[in-house]
Amino acid sequence: MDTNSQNIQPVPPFSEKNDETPDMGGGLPIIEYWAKQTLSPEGPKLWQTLLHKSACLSCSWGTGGQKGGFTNEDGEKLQRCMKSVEAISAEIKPAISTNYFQQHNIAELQQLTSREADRLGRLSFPMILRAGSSHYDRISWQEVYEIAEAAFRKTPERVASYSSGRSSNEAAFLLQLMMRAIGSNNLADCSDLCHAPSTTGLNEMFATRTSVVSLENLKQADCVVLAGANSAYNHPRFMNELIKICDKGGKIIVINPVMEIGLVKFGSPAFPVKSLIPGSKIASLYLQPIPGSDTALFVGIQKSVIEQGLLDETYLQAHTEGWEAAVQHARETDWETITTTCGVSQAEIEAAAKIIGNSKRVVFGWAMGITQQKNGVDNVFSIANTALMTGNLGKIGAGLMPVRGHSNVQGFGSMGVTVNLKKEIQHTLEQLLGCPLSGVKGYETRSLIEAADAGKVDTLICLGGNLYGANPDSNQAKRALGKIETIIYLATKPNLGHFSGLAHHNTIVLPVLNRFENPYKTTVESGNNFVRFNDEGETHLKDADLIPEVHFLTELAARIHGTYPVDWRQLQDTKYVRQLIAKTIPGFEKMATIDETNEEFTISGRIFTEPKFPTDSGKAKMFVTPLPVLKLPEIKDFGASESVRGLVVALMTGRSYSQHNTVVYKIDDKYRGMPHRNCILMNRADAESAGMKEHQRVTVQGNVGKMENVEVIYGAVREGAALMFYPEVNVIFHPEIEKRSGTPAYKRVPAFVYAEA
Ligand SMILES: Nc1nc2c(c(=O)[nH]1)N[C@H]1C(S)=C(S)[C@@H](COP(=O)(O)OP(=O)(O)OC[C@H]3O[C@@H](n4cnc5c(=O)[nH]c(N)nc54)[C@H](O)[C@@H]3O)O[C@H]1N2
Ligand SMILES: Nc1nc2c(c(=O)[nH]1)N[C@H]1C(S)=C(S)[C@@H](COP(=O)(O)OP(=O)(O)OC[C@H]3O[C@@H](n4cnc5c(=O)[nH]c(N)nc54)[C@H](O)[C@@H]3O)O[C@H]1N2
Ligand code: SF4
Ligand SMILES: [Mo]
Repeated sequence: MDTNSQNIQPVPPFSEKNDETPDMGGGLPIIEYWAKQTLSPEGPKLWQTLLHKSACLSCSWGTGGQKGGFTNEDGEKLQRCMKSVEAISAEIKPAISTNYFQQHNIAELQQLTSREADRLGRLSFPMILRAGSSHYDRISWQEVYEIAEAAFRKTPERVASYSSGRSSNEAAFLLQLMMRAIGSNNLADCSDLCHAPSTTGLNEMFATRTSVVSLENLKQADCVVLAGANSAYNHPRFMNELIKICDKGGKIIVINPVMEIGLVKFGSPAFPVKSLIPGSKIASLYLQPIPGSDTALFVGIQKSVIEQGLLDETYLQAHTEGWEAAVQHARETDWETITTTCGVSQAEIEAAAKIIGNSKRVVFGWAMGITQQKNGVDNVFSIANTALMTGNLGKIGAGLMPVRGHSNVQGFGSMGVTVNLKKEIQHTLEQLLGCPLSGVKGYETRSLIEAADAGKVDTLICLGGNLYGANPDSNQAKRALGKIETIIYLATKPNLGHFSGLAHHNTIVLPVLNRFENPYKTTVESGNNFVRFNDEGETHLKDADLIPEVHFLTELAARIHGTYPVDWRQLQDTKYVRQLIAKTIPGFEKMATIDETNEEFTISGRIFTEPKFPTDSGKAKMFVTPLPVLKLPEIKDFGASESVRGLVVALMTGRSYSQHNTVVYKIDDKYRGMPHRNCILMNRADAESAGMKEHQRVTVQGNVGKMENVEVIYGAVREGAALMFYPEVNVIFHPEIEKRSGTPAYKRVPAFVYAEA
């Protein structure tokens, strides 16, 4: 790996590959998977769905839409990745047979793994598990509405929703309107567990909440800094952009404690000759910091930018506030503190600063390694400060790009599914409702679990997702959900939450149509602020009793609210929802005519091509970012006896190659050489220092539980750190929380790894 500027090698390079790992990401296995899926009996349906005019179900990169299933928002073709196929394949499975749930009691269902639950097939009729009953029973829609309506008539503060970003903007808008109309602000969302620190950080600095870079702008960058994001797995089409930037001589700096093979070299099917088989080099410089230390690393980069005379003081003076303190902080923090906190050498940091400071247009992208930290908002501030100090914000080809999660998670936030509602939206909603919104602060996801655990929640509606599986401390999540009287899950597929996240009284599971099956058009928003328009479609489940999400929400709302403040049943024609959105949500004006124009659009006010910000002063606000103090507990803090030999690591928990969040598609992770789910990726020197060998079975203990029989796999992870997969690992820890955003520190979980003597 060369930096093209100095001969700086990662010191030490934590790059050991185990025998099972390929030497690049992507490549032929992708094509093999495509071939296998598309030639299977479900192949024709798969192709039909790939070609359907709707946005990809999987990630927020936003491929698909009106220009056809393979087109990105810049109109470029061949943009569907294997992850998309994986997601569609799961949705076009046959229905679960009607007697399956008669034959299997809840205790048996609770034994299923995530993959087994998903493989049961599609949910196809409404069902209920009543207190005292051992089985899910089919239930009529009439009874569903009666139970749901009664459950929603509880004290508003005791009614809550949770959502996950697969559903449409229309469903999201209706969900929050229904909740606000009963007087509840309890709109927890999966983004609370995900990019909430990005939203909070960007809002405080720039009065915006999303990426400020469009896809078109990204293409103009000559340097991309990618921190805490494994895009080769989770946003594969982003890799095409990185390849193109490299081909033009641009530089990619990767910041990640794990040397992810796909970020070193990636074979992309979009470039069959030059990339797919030989692979394209991605990282020009790969920095491997200690988990949770990115703020220190970025302050180090700032310090070096200053020392190398690359600080853009003219820019700071003209366009920012509070810059003096931020610059002073970087200048005065000594190198020793920086390098011991982040574990990256001064020479490597200087090399990164040199590349960033000498590039003309730098985009800073990041994901969960940055946000799922106790100091996630500071991490975001420190990245943004670096961008501002080098004048890389508010111009074409530069800026800040949180790489979002679910395919419409950003749309949920825009639609007002959040506990931190924008003032403008609050105002328009109050006009619509004809009264002030409740002043009681709503529960975001973690506070929802804590409130439920304290017996403060009676009713919960979940629009998609897996609240049980996504939360840390699985036993607490189970207990907390068990104190809620009624839980209503709307879902396409069964997941562990439907079997272990059970209510005290009634748990209802309602089968819904997915994005490409709805009988009406819908919209979603990509992570690059582009609104996609999805055509109506059909389901392959011919005799099933499925419901469109919008239909259920409007019918329930009509029963609760009558025609206040809108004629809910009329909104079953989603065109009217879009008109309401256009009137209520700033930036969505074009939504009013999208049914006539079919024109997908970039949300106005989001992309910054000039250094003018929507803050009161028009300037960006900079904040000082204290370096984290990262201390792991000692072995004795885990209550272990002297005779136990092991070590304490900073455990990062995240995704394998073949899973989508809590849903596991395949058990192995071939690019990291992890053969199954019950593995821990460790640094060889760490393992050997504790007397462990590769493939040995160990116990991994967190602060509330442990996993046994975990296989040690050596990998390219820095010393002191290790990696395991969620949702399984969620059973071992109760997390630290990022206080300003409520996000759990999933990427720095103190864990004791040991082998029984
Ligand atoms: N195929 C697929 N696509 C997905 C998803 C999926 O599950 N499957 N999930 C979607 C969702 S909801 C999301 S949020 C995104 C998630 O996308 P990502 O954020 O890319 O996914 P993660 O696996 O959570 O972790 C990202 C990386 O953070 C690194 N990391 C851990 N700790 C640190 C740290 O302290 N500092 C730094 N710099 N890096 C660190 C890890 O090594 C890992 O490579 O993907 C979305 N897209
Ligand atoms: N330890 C650890 N925990 C984590 C994370 C981590 O990195 N580490 N990441 C966190 C992050 S970033 C996120 S976003 C959360 C994810 O948390 P969630 O979003 O709650 O979980 P998912 O697994 O994405 O939800 C999958 C389910 O959604 C349902 N579904 C799919 N499509 C549709 C649809 O169109 N409509 C409806 N109604 N339902 C649908 C299906 O039933 C499917 O089983 O997990 C978080 N938890
Ligand atoms: S990059 Fe994301 S949006 Fe694009 S095809 Fe792949 S999974 Fe779908
Ligand atoms: Mo996420």
